[in-house]
Amino acid sequence: MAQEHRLDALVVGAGFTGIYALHVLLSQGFNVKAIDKAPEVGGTWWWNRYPGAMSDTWSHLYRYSFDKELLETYPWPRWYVTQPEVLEYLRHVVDRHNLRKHLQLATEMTAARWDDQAKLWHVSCSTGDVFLVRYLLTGMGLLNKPLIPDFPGIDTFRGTIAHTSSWDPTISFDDKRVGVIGVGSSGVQVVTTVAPRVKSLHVFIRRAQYSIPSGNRRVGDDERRAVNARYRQIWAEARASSAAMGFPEPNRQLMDLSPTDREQLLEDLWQGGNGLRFMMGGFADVLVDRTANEEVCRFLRKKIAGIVQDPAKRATLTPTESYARRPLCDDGYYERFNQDNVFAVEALKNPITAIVPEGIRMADGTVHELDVIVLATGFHSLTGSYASVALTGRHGPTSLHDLWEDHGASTYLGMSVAGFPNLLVLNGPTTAFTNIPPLAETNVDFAVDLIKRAESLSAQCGYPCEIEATAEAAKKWADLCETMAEGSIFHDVPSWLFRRNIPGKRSMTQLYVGGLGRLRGIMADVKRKGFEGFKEPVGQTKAHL
Ligand code: NA7
Repeated sequence: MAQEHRLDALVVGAGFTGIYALHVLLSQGFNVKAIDKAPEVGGTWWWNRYPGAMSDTWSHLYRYSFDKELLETYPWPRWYVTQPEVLEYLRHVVDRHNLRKHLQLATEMTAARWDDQAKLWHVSCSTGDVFLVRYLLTGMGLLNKPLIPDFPGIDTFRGTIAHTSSWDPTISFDDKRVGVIGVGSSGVQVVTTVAPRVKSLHVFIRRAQYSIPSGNRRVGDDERRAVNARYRQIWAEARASSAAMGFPEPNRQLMDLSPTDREQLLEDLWQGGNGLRFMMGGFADVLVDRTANEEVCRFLRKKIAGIVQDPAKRATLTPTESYARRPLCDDGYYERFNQDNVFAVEALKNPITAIVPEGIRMADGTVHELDVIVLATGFHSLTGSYASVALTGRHGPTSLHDLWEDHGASTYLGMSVAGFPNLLVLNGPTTAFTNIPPLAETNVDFAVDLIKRAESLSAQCGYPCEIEATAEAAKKWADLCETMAEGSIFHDVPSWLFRRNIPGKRSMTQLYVGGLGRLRGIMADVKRKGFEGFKEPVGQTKAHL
C-alpha cells in the first residue's frame, strides 16, 4: 500500500552505485532507503540481459573494494564477469550486508520537488509512495534510457523484437533467422554469442567499429593468489590511474618508436587482449595525436583483413573512422563472419528504411526476412537517465533534464547542481570516464562527506544547512570538462560519449575525460579547502529563514 515515508535520505537506483550508497549511509547511522524501478537489484546488470552481456574490465577490479574479506574470497573464475555473474555478485553483497530490508524495488521515482520552506525533497513514485527526505542521492546509471530508432512499421513485425537493455533472456535464437542492428559493445557481444546457434544472422552495420580480442580465459589458482596478495596495491594504483582498469598507463609515445618496435608493441597489446588496455595501456598519444591514432587504425584494419575472408563482408566490417569510440573487445566477432550464414549488411549508404511484418527493409527495397530482431542501438546517455523525472529545484518549474538540455550538463564535480540543494548526483553527467565500481565508491564517499558536513553544521547552528554548488564552481567544472574534451580524439566520431549518437540532438560534453585519479585529486583538494565551490551552508540557510 502506498505510504508517506519520512527519512534522512533516499537513494534512487540499486545498481553498483546505489547499493554502495545505501550501505555507507546505513553504516553512518542515517535513516535511509533505496528504490529502483526494476523488480531486482543490479541496475544496468538487471536490464541488459541479452546473450553475451559481459563486463570488459578484468574481474578482480569489476567489484567493490570496501569489503576486504569479500574481495579476497568471492569467486571470479574467468578474467571477465558475465552479466549473470555480476547480478549474482550484487545480490550477494546486498544479502551479506543486510540491505534488502532497506530496499523498495519495482518503485520508480516519477517526480522530485525541493521544498525550500521545509528544506526537504518531496519525491513521488510510480507506486503512489511519497518520500520526504533531506538528501536525495541519484544513482540512475550512465546508460539507462534506450535509444530506439524511429523506424516506420516497428510495431508491425511478426517476430520478436526488443532492445538489448530490455531483453527477455528466455527468447530463443536456436535455428532462428536473426537480425542485429548496431555494432557497439552490445551488438558485438550478441553477434559473437548467438552466431553458432542461429539459422542465419544479418548484422546491420552503419559505421563499423574496431574490436580487439578480449583475451578471456580461466583465472589460475596462482594468479588468484597473486592478486589477493597485492590487492591493496592493485586498488591504490587503479584509483590513481585514469581508466582504473588495473593496467599501467605509460607515458610512451607511439610515434617516437621505430616502425618495427611500433608494430611489435601493437602486436603484444593485441595478443594480450582487452580493448581499453589496447587504447590506453600502451601509449599516451593514441587519443590526442591523429597520426598516432591513424597508425593504430592501420594496424587494426590489417588485423580485420587477416581474419575476414569474404571481401564484401570485410569492406562492410572495416571501420573508416578514427579509433575514438568506447573501445570494444570480443571473443571471435570477426571470425563469426566467416560462417556462410552470417551476413554483414551495409546500412550507411543503403540505410534501413522500415521494419515490415517479414523483417527489415533497406533503402534499395531489399527485405531481409527475420524471426528475431535485436535492437543493439544504444542509449540516450547520461542526461538521458533523467529525462522521465520531473526533478525541480529551488527555482522550479524547469526540470533538471530540461535545464541540462538548455544550458549544458553543468554539474559541479559531476555531483552537485546550483539551485538543487541536497541533491547528490552519483555517476551523473560530467563525472569521470572510467571504470564504474571504483568511480561509484569515489563519488559515494565524497557525497557522504558532504552530507556529514551539512549535518554537523546543522547541529552546530540549530537549523538545516544545505549542500549546493555555486553557479561559478559548476561553470568552471563544465569549462574544464569542455577544455579536456576538446583536446581529445574522442570528439571526432559520432558516439554516445558526447551524445553525438542521437539524430536531431546537439552534441554535449557530459564526461570528464581526465579520468579517475585526477577526479579523486580534485575532490581531495576541494575537501582540503573546506569544500571549495560549495555554497557556505550557514549563510545561505540563514537567508532563507
Ligand atoms: P552504442 O555503442 O551506442 O552502439 C549503438 C550501435 O547502434 C551503433 O553501431 C550505431 O551505429 C547503431 N545504430 C543506432 N541507430 C541505428 C540505425 N538507425 N541504423 C543502424 N544502426 C544504428 O551502444 P551499445 O549498447 O552497443 O554500447 C553502449 C555502451 O554500453 C558501451 O559503450 C559500453 O560502455 C557499455 P552508428 O555508430 O551510430 O552508425
